[in-house]
Amino acid sequence: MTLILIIGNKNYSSWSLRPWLVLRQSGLEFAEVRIPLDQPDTGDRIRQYSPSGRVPVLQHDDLTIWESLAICEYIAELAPDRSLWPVDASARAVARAVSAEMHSGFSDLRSQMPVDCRARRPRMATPAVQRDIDRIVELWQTCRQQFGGTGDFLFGDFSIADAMYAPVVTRFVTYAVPLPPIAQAYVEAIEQLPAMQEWLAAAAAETEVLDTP
Ligand SMILES: N[C@@H](CCC(=O)N[C@@H](CS)C(=O)NCC(=O)O)C(=O)O
Repeated sequence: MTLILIIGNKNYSSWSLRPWLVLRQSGLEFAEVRIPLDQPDTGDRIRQYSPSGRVPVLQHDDLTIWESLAICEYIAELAPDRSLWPVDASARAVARAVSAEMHSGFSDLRSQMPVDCRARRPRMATPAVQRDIDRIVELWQTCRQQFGGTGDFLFGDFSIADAMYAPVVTRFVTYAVPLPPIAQAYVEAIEQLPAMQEWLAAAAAETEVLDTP
């Protein structure tokens, strides 16, 4: 079985981080192909792998899967023993809801506070961004209080929902977003994951510098 994950720059590609983290947590072996974004040949290079013209994309032998959340779902099916979704049906349903909410929403936060793992740029949130931040903090608190148990993550043990919010964690650190204690503790739990540390170290070692707002 050969798994290849095609990703963008680790410093900038928020969507790439999500399935990469899930793959690392799954214990499955995979290779990665990194295609720097915003270069003259980026579009052509991505289209060699991805029918949507976007990364991430996963190749599993002859199968190609695009869209970060679909890739995460597939990895969960490949590694059922790792419980990448919560085992409890109610927790799993809420984990899927918050993951879908991330995948389809928070466009103000995403556009006005783009992922730039290396940067440290404290920034005041606009009212629209603050609404996104408030909703994320609210849902993190709800998940932690209702399903966190004794674990450090949204549903106790690490799950795909945590991977979906990992790029938000980097934004909150980069832009020095003030957070209440439960959310701040969760940020620290994600940052301390060995796989997250590995991604951040690789991002720090990249040399490309892209224009970000
Ligand atoms: N909905 C997609 C979004 C993927 C996406 O927007 N990827 C960006 C990089 S983070 C991309 O491929 N951009 C192509 C380009 O800049 O040429 C997913 O969840 O995978």
